[in-house]
Amino acid sequence: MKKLATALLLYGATSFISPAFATLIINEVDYDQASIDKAEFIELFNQNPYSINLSSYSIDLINGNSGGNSIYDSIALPSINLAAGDYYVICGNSDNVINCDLEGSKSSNLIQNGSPDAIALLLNDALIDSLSYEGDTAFPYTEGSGSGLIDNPNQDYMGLSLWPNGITSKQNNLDFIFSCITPGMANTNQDSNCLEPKKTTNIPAPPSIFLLSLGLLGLAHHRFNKKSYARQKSKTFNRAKHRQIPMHITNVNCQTILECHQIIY
Ligand SMILES: [Ca+2]
Ligand SMILES: [Ca+2]
Ligand SMILES: [Ca+2]
Ligand SMILES: [Ca+2]
Repeated sequence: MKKLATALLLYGATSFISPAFATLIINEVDYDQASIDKAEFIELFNQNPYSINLSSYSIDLINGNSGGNSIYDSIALPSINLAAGDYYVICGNSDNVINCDLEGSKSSNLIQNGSPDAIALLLNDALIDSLSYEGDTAFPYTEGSGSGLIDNPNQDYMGLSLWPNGITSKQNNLDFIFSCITPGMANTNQDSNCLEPKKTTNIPAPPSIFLLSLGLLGLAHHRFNKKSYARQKSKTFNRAKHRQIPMHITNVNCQTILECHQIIY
């Protein structure tokens, strides 16, 4: 939540999603690193065109051992507001994961490595999104199939990312790719030469009211310039009359008083 891509990118991502279907989703996970897993994280993304309070949401971590579906950890989210198009990162150790918003119950080996296992996102204890990886966990935690989704620990700074960023079709192994990690930032499909991510400054997506305000400001500015232009045109015409300025100079192409003044005088 401390981060984000550009406002335009965010607005672009949310603009693909009908508000009727927008929700909080699982956007990225890095559950496996070389040796002990000390930099695990789960990234959530707010698809909604408005901020949401996270207090009604929670994460269940699912052990799918032998195709099962047992919950081995639950993480309640705090009462904070997540802006439209913003990210929320839950990690094992915030010293090792940039943009981490909430640490889980363990600083290492927080998220099981399969296979298969799943991550479930709940709203008021009702399942709203799930990611099954390294195979299919038992109902209801697999969307389509989780086969082929593997976070290879031997490739540094890589994990499973929803791609395109923030868009889900509810088909786990079609929606997610193995690519460079971007905790708290828009996902990438870069899958080689991954570098340690750098801390970012969050630029919240422009809320609707902000966009509306921008539109109204633009309209007001446009109308002001039209009025200024009309006034200035009238003024320059009168000045031309009084000062004997040739008529072609009064037909100036200017939109502000200062601009017209500079052109005429
Ligand atoms: Ca792990
Ligand atoms: Ca497991
Ligand atoms: Ca990884
Ligand atoms: Ca990301």
